[in-house]
Amino acid sequence: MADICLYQYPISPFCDKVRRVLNAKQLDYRCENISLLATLLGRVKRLSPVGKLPVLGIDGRSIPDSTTIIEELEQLYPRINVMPDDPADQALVHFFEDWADESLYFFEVHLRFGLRSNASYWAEQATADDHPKLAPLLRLIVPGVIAKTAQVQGTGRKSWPMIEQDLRRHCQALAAWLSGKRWLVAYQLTLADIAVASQISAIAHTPEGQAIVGQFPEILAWLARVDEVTLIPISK
Ligand SMILES: N[C@@H](CCC(=O)N[C@@H](CS)C(=O)NCC(=O)O)C(=O)O
Repeated sequence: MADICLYQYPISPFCDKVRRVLNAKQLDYRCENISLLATLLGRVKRLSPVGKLPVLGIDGRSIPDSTTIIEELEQLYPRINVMPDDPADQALVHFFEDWADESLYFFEVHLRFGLRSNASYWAEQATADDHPKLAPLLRLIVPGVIAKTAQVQGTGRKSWPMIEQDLRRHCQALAAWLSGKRWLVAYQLTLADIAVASQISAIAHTPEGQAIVGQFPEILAWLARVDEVTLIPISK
């Protein structure tokens, strides 16, 4: 069995996505949480050329980016697969994953760090691995750093009512797609379920996100199904 180490920010939905795949595949792994101070001192840049987490260390190699990591895990450990066999289903998984990573992600960013009522709690979570004496200082820079990313992407320039309307539309579409289905693609749990669930779950961990997601029983029932097979590590 390979030595697998997930370098992560525990609250990152992309790190959650990789953990869920490792759990679904019943692989033994360990996690190394990277503190904000370590990131500022260049630790993530040394692990990944793009300076983002997750990075997966596997037998001495470092693989950055959740999509690439999961592709590699699928090749190395195909016994429990998260990609369907049919090429058209694979294409659908790709579309769902990209929607989750490139669109839904920015809703959770806005809900956690863009809304003043939630920002200090989540800044605290983002510095949970920092020294308790330094964390209160580091916390101060978190909302600013994240706001810059959201500004560039575009959600940071929208008002809360606009974002709320966009998110409701996404949830309506997801609920309509899920109607009468157990899984998003084909008849099995796939990376589509895992990628979307990681983002929806982060969204629903804020009061405002929960108020929207909670209006869609199809989404709640599906999320519970995905959680059941992806949240329990075999190693702990
Ligand atoms: N496409 C990347 C996105 C990863 C990502 O955006 N990670 C965030 C944490 S949630 C990060 O490390 N951000 C640091 C930065 O943008 O400098 C993936 O799928 O792994």
